[in-house]
This record gives sequence, structure tokens and C-alpha cells, in this order.
Amino acid sequence: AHLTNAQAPEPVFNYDEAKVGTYKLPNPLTSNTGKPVKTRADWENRRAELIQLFAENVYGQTPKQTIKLRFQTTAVDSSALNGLAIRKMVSIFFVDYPQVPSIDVLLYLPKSKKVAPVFLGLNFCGNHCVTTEADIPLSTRWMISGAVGEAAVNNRNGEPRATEKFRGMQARRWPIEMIIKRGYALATAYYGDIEPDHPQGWRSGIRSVLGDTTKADNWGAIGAWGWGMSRILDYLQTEPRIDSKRVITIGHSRIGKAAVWAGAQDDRFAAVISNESGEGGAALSRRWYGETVERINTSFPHWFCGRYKTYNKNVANLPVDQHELLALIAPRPLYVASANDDQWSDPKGEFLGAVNAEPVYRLYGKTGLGTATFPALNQSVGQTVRYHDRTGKHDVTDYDWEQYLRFADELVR
Ligand code: GTR
Repeated sequence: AHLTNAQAPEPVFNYDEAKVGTYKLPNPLTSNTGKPVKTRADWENRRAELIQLFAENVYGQTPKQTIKLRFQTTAVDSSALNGLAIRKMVSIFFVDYPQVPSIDVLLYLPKSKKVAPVFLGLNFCGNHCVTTEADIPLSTRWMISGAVGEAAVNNRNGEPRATEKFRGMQARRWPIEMIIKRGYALATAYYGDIEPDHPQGWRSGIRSVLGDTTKADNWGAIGAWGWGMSRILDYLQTEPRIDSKRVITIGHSRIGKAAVWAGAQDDRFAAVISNESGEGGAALSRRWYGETVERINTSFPHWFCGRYKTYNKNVANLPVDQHELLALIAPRPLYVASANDDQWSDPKGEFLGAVNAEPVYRLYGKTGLGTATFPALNQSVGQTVRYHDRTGKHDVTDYDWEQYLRFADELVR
């Protein structure tokens, strides 16, 4: 679903490997002043520099102030999913900003007495769409149209809202029973709770009260969604059934971009999973293939900071590239996944993002991906950093989850 504009020619994208051309990636192990980064202590300083560079040039600054949160449990079912799980619904309120909508968290927990590691991921179409369980309230918030192949229906004010048809429509992407049976919890919330995904969406979300819209490095929607993930983590740290040292953040596509940026900034996340995050996520920006910086900034002007647009025709001047974002996850486990029919996300560019994060993992005595050879289809490769390119389209499938569960069993548990 790419936006078209009848007046202006659409900024180009490219599916021709021969046209990718050459590019030189910035070295994550060279400081802003040109000094080589040799030790972990050097890297900790460099890490802070890189976060700042991504904030100034790509995603915008994440506000640093701690804001007062109130967690309110709205429902508990100790026999959800036919008795398999405990289900909780918890709303996160912003005490000093009552006008900002709550983040409504849906949490499924295994019934075991042990604390559970948890996958935390935002969803595209409301908590009611990740499961067919009928007692999940239908989200009343602004709803993206077409996200589940269903059109949202306009309310009286002409704003799109979910209908009953949305219920369970993305349940296939959230194999909750499989996750629970493997001993993990799942926490999710609707990304539109944090910010509705359109250019004016910031006016009703957290960016209406935090940040500074006059600045070229004011945060964008991706920054806000990532910030929201950290607030859900704040809540999970108070949940006695959760092992809050084992929170794995996962995200698909635009939400994958947010998940990686969240994991890069907030090292309380134990591991990060990027499912087809593509441009502005795991894929190298300098590799001119699939979606491009210019294209994404044109289709989705609200996702990144204003300054990012100055690189539209000038990607070589970006002081960072996305392998450095992935390197910010080090030494924590990272999974980068692509799909072969999703060339828009540039599988090879995502793979090369992971490959070029290697030196930072090495600094910690870890093997990252440990290979620079693009794997065969449906083959999971790597060590602390893993990668696969599965067959099929832009989606989250059982195949993807099977790899993520194995990755979590081996590296997070
Ligand atoms: C596309 C966008 C991608 C990706 C995707 C999605 O239209 O160009 O960058 O974010 O949407 O979120 O599904």
C-alpha cells in the first residue's frame, strides 16, 4: 500500500540490483572525532554518540523526562484461551496529561508458578484483532484502514473506527497458544494508542505534549511508538508474573522500525526481533534498493524527524546507516528476518545491516551473525545475531515465530 500522488511523480524506488551502485558505510567503530573505538568502554561512549546521531538525523529526540504513569488493571481472566492462559488487560495512564489516551495493554501469561519471559510487540489494528477471544473490547480509537484488509468505518466525526469485522483478523500473526505453550508471555497494545498513524496523528498522541514541533530533530511517530514500548516495559517491571529481565521486543514492518529503535535506546530490552522492518529499520539506507529514504519520507512524512528529509537525495551524507542502529543492540541477541516476496523491504539490505553490526558484537567477545554469505531460503543462520529470508510475502508467519521461539530458548532464557 504505497500512497500515490497524481500531481507529482512518485519518488523512485528500485528493484534492479544492477542499479544499486556503490556506497561506503560509516564505521561504527570510529568516533565523531575520528578516533578508533577499541574497548568496550570506548564503545559505551560511541554508543551514546550514535544514539544522538540517530536522534538528530533520523528518528528525532526521544524526550528524556520521566513522566508519571498509572497502571490500571481493567480485567483479569484466569482461564483464557480455553483454560491455557491468564489474560490481563491493563491501561497505562499519563497522570499529568489526562488528555493523552491510555495505552491499553493486553497480556497473556502462562499459568505456571514461575515468572515468564515475555514477547512485547505493538499491533496494527487493535487488541481485538490479535485474537478471536470475544471479550476483548473493540478499540474505539482511530483505526488504520486496510490494515487487515478490512476498511475502518467512519464515525460521526468522519474518523475511521474498527468494526466487529476486525476481530481476530490478525490472529494468524500472533500464535498466542504456541507462545504460551513454550512458556512465554505475550504483551501487546495497539500502536494507534500511542499515535494514530497519519500526518496529523501527533496532535492527539503523546507527541502533542512532549517534544518540540519547531525543531528539525523533533521526534516522529516511530520515536513515539518506540517510547510507548518502553512505557509498556515500565509496566511489565511491576508485574510479578513477568521476568522483566527477559523482555523481548518484536515488531513487524513500521512497528519493527520502532521496535529496533526502542531496543537501541532502552537496554532493559533483553533482545530485539525485527520482522521485515525494511527501510528505516534493519535495511541499509545507502543501498538503493526497494523503498528508499526519499520514498519513505514522501509517503510517510510523520514517521521520522524533519531533518531526515534533507537526506532524500543525499543519502551518502547521512552520518549514520542502519547497521549502526543494529549494532546498538549489542551485545544483546538480535534477530533480523526478511521475506523473499517482500523486496520492498530489501532482504539483502537487511542482511547486510546485520552483517555490518558484527564488529561491535566482536568487541564483546560475541559472534554476531558470523557469516557474510546470504543464506538459502528458509534457513536461519547466525549466533547472537540471527537472520532468515523466508519464502512468502510481507507478513508474520508461524515459520517466523518458530525461529523466534528457538532463538529466545537458546539466547534469552
Ligand atoms: C509500507 C512502507 C514500509 C513498511 C510497510 C508496513 O507501505 O513503505 O516502510 O513500513 O508499509 O508497515 O507494513
